[in-house]
Amino acid sequence: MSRLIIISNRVSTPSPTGGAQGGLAVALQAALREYRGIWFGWSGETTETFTGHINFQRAGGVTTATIDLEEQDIEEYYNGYANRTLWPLFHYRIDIAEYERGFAGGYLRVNDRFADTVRPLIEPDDIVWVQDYHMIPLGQGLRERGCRNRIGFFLHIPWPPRRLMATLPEAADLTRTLFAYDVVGFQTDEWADSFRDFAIHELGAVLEEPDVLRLDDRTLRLVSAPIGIDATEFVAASRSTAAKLAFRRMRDSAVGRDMIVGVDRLDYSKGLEERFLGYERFLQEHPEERKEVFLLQIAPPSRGEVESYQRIRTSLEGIAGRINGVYADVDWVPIRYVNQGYPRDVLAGIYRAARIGLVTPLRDGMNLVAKEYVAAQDPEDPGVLILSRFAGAAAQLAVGAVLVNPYSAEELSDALLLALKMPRDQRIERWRAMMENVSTEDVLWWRQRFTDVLEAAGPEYAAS
Ligand code: ADQ
Repeated sequence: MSRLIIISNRVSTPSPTGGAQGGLAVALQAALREYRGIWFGWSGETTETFTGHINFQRAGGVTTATIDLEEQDIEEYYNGYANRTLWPLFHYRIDIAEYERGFAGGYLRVNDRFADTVRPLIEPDDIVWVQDYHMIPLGQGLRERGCRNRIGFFLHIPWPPRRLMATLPEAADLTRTLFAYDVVGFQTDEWADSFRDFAIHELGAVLEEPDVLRLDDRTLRLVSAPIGIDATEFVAASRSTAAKLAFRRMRDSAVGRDMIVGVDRLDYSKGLEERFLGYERFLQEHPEERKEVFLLQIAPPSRGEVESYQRIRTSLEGIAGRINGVYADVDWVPIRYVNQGYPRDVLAGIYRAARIGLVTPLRDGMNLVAKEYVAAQDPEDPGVLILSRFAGAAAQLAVGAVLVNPYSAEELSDALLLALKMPRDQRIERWRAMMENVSTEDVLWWRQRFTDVLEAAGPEYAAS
């Protein structure tokens, strides 16, 4: 079996309890466990002068290799191009995307640094899998350094529609670099379609087969591979002692009321403001339900150096404070708004205690919280998942979730009422359909689906 070299911006060392990690880190840990390979990326640390020194570690069956970056690298590449340019643009938010040549330059420089450092680690039979929007040009950097291996790329976030993508000054050059890969993967057909549309109409790529594009001498295969969770692990986590304790604690503190739960990184793409407003609408429209429910929103801050994240944080505190100010009583608070991360087993217990999982991003590549919520439920008495139709997960979970348009406070309000009144047999039926998907198309299925296509593809470079 070939070794798998995974390259991503951040590498998180495995920890059994987890913490406030992003979805990508959680998924990759599971994907690499019991697989021979290396996970390479930025350590999250800064250094005075970049040296390319690699720190190897082995923990929990996974070998990690990390490098430190300079302050300026982090400012331009990570806080800049990745988080202030590409993230908002790829989530359709051109109104807050910042286009700065300095960011773009820093992004290319850091990708070159990654290419220089990781190249000597790659052996001829390895397959290389680059992850996410921080690393789009890395494949080209590796090719320029003589790497003839099979190299794949997976985009964890949406690919924006062509007209939006075209607003990025480097859109054509950046997209062209993707043709250095053998395979590019997307979470859903929708994002793959947007990419294909851009490649054909803006770059002049030719569609050779429905999933194969040719640009000049390069052939690129596209694959839709929705990422999943480690369902077995999560079900086990939901039955752990820590989960049971968390479950008890939540049920006790609910004093018979139904809990609605939201768990998200504090990010404007997650639709938190709209969610609070939808919940407020529900409280307005259904006074009889007021003291029967409460919303627990867990939202650990992320990317605090970026101004748009500071703004959303302030705005959310304002909205939650206002709603609580208007509706709270001495024995009831409508929104419990918590800004910290929790270990995964505790989170599993909290999900299980919630009658409703409220997952309403305005745009999301996939959304693993939706799948975790499903996996944590009691099969005899499961809760209801309310899910944004604009999350990648909606393509798989429409079989059982209550789908909503997250921009519509009215739809959110209606969905909350529907979910609260849903009889048990209907909840069970919907949950079973979703659980079937969550447990079948799990994170190992995702890894396999992608690597199968990658192993079967090319490699054109190897042959030349
Ligand atoms: P994210 O935007 O980070 O991921 P998501 O898929 O929901 O979003 O994953 C979040 C992860 O962080 C989940 O595993 C969740 O349990 C964990 N988490 C969130 N809040 C937490 C808390 N308070 N305590 C502990 N853990 C917490 C990006 C894309 C997604 C895509 C993933 C994976 O934006 O669309 O699903 O990558 O591809």
